Amino acid sequence: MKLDETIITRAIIDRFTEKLKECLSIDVAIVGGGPAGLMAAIRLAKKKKKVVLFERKLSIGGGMWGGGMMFNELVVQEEGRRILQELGIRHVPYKKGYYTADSIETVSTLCSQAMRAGARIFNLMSVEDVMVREGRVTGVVLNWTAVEMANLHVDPLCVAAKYVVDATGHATEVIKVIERKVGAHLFTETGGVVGEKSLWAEVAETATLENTREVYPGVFVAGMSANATFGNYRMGPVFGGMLLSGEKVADLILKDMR
Ligand code: 48F
Repeated sequence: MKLDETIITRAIIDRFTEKLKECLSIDVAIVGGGPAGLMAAIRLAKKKKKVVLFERKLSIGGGMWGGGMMFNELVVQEEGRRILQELGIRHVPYKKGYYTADSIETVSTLCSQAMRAGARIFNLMSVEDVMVREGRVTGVVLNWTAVEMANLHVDPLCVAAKYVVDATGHATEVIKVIERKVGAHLFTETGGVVGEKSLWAEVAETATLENTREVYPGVFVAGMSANATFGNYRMGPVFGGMLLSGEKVADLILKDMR
């Protein structure tokens, strides 16, 4: 078969544009494609919600690829094991209550399940701002990561969303924008981003779940962003809390929608 480069080019431009146009008004915008964001995307998509995940980097998976200090294995404690089983991620017991999984298998399975459940994922896009109307976030403001990196003066585009999940990890980027630009009083102890504490796996894992909640009308935090926003510890390469947090944030949003 002969191949025509202009057809190839046209196919990519047309399909991408169609895909993006379908995502301009959605139920949930998830910012950040780490374990928490991906897990939330899977759960919301399985419930037939129109969910789109935006990831700054080329690859989806956030801090999961590298396991701990680039040893590409990760640990999931007893509480998170159910999720590995449900998603079909192979794991092996290490000691009682500790399981290990290959980080590459874990990330690729989460990613594949999110897409197959119907979530859309856009990589190479950064959420740089939000839209707020009458005290509620109504959408996200996007730009290409390349524009951000090159510090180019290019205006962004917008996606309307009924709910926004900040799953940006340690950086809590969406919440920081709300704090800085909206001058809002967040639902935290101080009214602002409290900030992350140093590493304490046991406390941090429980706290992640407690801190997975709404922090400003229409905006929820999940994963490490939840602990950084509400002022709790980081946990290092144990990932049960991240997966459970993604599941919880999806359930909170589903409940709120009802
Ligand atoms: O950091 P990340 O993996 O967040 P998470 O889901 O999981 C945390 C763990 O990986 C680990 C840990 C726990 O065991 O402490 O760190 O909470 O993924 C966050 C993703 O968000 C992207 C970023 O590139 C990363 O892939 N991200 C951050 N800011 C933006 C963003 C933004 N403004 N727009 C789009 N993506």
